[in-house]
Amino acid sequence: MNRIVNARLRRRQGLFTVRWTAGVIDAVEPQADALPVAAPDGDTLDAGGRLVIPPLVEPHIHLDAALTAGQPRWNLSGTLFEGIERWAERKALVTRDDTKSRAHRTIRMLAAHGIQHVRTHVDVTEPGLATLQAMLEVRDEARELVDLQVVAFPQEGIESFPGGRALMAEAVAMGVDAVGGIPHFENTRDQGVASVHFLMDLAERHDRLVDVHCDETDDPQSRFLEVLAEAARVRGMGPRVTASHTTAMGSYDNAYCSKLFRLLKQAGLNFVSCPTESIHLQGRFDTYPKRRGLTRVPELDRAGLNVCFAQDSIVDPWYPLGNGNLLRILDAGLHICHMLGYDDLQRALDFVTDHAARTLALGERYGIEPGRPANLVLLSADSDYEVLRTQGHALASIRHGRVVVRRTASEVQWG
Ligand code: 17E
Ligand code: FE2
Repeated sequence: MNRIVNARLRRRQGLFTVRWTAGVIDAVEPQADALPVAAPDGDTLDAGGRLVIPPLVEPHIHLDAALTAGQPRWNLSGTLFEGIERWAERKALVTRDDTKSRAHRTIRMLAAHGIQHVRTHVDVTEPGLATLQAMLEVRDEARELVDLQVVAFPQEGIESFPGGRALMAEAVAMGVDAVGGIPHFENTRDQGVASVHFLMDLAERHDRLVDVHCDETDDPQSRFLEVLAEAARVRGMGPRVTASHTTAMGSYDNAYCSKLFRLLKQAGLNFVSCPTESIHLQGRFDTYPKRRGLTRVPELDRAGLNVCFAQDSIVDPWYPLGNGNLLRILDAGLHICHMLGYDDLQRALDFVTDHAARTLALGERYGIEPGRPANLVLLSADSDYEVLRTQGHALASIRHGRVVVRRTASEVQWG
């Protein structure tokens, strides 16, 4: 395969041919008319007027915990905190092969839906860091399907977990791509603040990205985002820093948010919202009215900040469902965030493509332009709006010029 014809591209009128050589795009050419494609030849994929996009990007998932729901016990309260307890029980049973086989199976579920870039958090509150070692091996072994970024994620805290700081430093020495944190889970507010300064120092010193689970709670007093944003601003690291979840922002009052947003804009950091996960885990201490438990996605977006959507979990102690389909998450997110207005529907895919690529700092490794990798996904409809309305799918995923997955569209047959 070395070209796609009759492709529709986002934000451009008409049909296009995209050509590549040795896995790199060398031309994106407007077509005067639709090109007839006779018999399928091995060189050409006919997009048939459907949308061709750069791959979907999964900016936040926990591959180390995937496919463990109910082992050994189910999360009955549905809270984040019970999830952390259930995971601590399962974590005591993990082996290297168990971790690797679940991670590879989950990566295939993601790749089957047109995802080629993934950022996974890996729990490093584990003496010995065997799980992290296994995931760094998975990062290499899975290269044919995805580019994987690994975040050192201190699930049980940096300050509150015995040896937490040393484990983080060791994880960086082992070669993680990004440094994580969980300040709202530390025992005290002071420890939460200290953990943010510690992790920002570590990342700056070793030139790593940052992605912090930040204020994942309905508690409006959880205000670690301001600490993270200020540290990013002062160090000039904003574009390399991500605040994940920030669900407490859905409970902050507007007066505080108006001040906070000024700082967020100065810092220029990235945001990830996990809508299915947050609607499930948050609001658990409410009766009615019941909070949605999501961050302020449209407000962040309108303020010019970079926001994207993510799955977070697939069948783990925090969330029992999930199949790798990021377009399902986009659908849920747009509903929950009141983002079904016409303008949002026109550009809906931004939240699972370009915005997520920016969060991962993919730069020129991403996008349909000459000189960039021939990583392309054919969708089942011809526009963002129609992909969403029809609950569309990735029909083909091409990576470095090679088709890695194809899916046939489902068809209705009338009686
Ligand atoms: N761990 C955590 O702290 N929060 C989450 N949403 C998941 C794991 C999935
Ligand atoms: Fe998470």
